Amino acid sequence: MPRRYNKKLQIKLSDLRKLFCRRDLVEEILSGGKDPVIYEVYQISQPPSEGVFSAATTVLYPGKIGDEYYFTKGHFHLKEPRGEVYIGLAGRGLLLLQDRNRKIDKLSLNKGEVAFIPPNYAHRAVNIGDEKMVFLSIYPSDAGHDYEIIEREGFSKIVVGRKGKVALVDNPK
Ligand code: PAN
Ligand code: ZN
Repeated sequence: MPRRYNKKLQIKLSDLRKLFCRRDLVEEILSGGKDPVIYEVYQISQPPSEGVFSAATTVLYPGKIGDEYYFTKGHFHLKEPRGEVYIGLAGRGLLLLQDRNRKIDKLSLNKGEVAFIPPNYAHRAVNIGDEKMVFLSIYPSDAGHDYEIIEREGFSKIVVGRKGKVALVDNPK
């Protein structure tokens, strides 16, 4: 784990209850007394200031709810234009990018790969492997995070594993 973070976040299934497609399965797991950790974020946050970067290492655990792979919440940046870079450090993953018209693109984000997130794109990482997916993100310290739109509308596509294959399919919600 990174040693020099100044803030650690732990995101559990209950924090994502509105985001997974199979809400019935989420509620079943939670009502059985389980609330697994889906991901952890180790932030090296800097005070918001133009031209200054913050960074964060995210550890996204492997797993699925139904056939939907574990993912990060996903967000737009509040301030425009603010892009970001994700660098894969471990595991196998995808990065979903969604524009303001809900058009989706996907990039692979495996160990050793670098993905650029243009300004004005919502972004979500998805672990499609059997092991932890770890990535480093570097973003302007004044970018800000807007989770509201994604919490309300979700991404237009979801990433599922069916019959051993990874597929991007329309979000049934
Ligand atoms: C990342 C993300 C991190 C967790 O540092 O904040 O991977 O994902 P959510 O913020 O969507 O829960 C980033 O994109 N920062 O801007
Ligand atoms: Zn971001």
